Amino acid sequence: MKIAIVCYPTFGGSGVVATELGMALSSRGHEIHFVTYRQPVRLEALNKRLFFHEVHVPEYDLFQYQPYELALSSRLVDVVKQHQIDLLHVHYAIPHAYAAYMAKKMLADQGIHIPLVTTLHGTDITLVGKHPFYKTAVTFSIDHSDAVTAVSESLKRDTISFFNPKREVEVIPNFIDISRYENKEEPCPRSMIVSGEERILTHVSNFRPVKRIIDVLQIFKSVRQRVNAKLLMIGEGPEKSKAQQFVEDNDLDGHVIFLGKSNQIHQILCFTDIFLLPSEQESFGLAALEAMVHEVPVISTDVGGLPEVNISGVSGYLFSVGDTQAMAEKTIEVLQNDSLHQQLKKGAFEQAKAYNLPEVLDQYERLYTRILLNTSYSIG
Ligand code: GMT
Repeated sequence: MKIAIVCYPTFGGSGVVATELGMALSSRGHEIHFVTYRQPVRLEALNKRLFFHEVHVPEYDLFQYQPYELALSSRLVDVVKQHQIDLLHVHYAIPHAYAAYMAKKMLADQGIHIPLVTTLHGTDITLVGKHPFYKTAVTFSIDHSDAVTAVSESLKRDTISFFNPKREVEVIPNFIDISRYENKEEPCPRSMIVSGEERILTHVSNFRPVKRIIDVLQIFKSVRQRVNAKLLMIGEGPEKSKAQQFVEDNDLDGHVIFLGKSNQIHQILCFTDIFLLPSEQESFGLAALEAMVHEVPVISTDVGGLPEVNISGVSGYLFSVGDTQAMAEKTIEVLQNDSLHQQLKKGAFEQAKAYNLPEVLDQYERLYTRILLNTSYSIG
């Protein structure tokens, strides 16, 4: 199949999932065309089955806001025609599903009928999408996609309750390629970060308010009163300066390390002892799954899709939003009890296997085949 994938090219979860999906589909023989405003950060190398088409938005003084949707839909039309694309798969409803619907209509006008799959990731529904300013367009985009998927049962429920869509929402979860991590022999150089018995806690996110990164620091502050540890903060975002101020005000300098955005997440997770994800909302929690595949137990909140991914007492523990004291106490208990820590490490890896790439890829391939067969779509 020839598939055009639209996504955000950034470190955000939806962009990472879209890129990993495209790369995996190309290694199964499909031809994948990424259409976005920058080369996706996780896109390792382009090859004869993996293409990137940049969307340019020319600046014009008259516009207070540059019309990205317009440029994207025009680019999609060109790419579909030039490369005889069979199917459009967009990740994150806003504005991708809307722009792809316009491309589909423009193509239909030229006698080219192409199906559209929309994958919902989270904030496009739970935070931004349901805002009254966007809701009408998001509902329309969902209803007019040929198939709609959500990354968790929780997101499916939220989509139905906020939008009451006419289109069925199918769950195809996020995934991880277990084969990349099983029986890994690579060294994990803990000594680069800590010395001796010191423990490592890690948090990865886009540092937006929904991630509650001050809670991450509160948990760490309490943990450090009992356990010698460092906290690695990976990512960039609007709450970072507030977090840096908290570190300064609470004498945590030198114990909290802000590493910025990183393409080395897996190297860092390999020497992490506990992963902290105290989010206000999380439709799946890809960062937690990435930690679990490295045998890192997860201390998280119990919101959204997190209870589907992180199983309490197996791969980590779940708490109410804001209960930093309970999260800190559990972290201390795990770090001080080696047999519990080892048991959770094993449990985290076993639970990650439920989201293994090949099975999820099969689900996407079945979906693509079904919508291509169900509707007599054809080029030309
Ligand atoms: O977490 C974010 O704010 C980024 C956002 C995105 O779209 O990139 O993440 C959402 O999609 C991820 C991939 O499917 C999920 O793992 C995250 O849970 C989800 N974030 C939220 O629901 C807050």
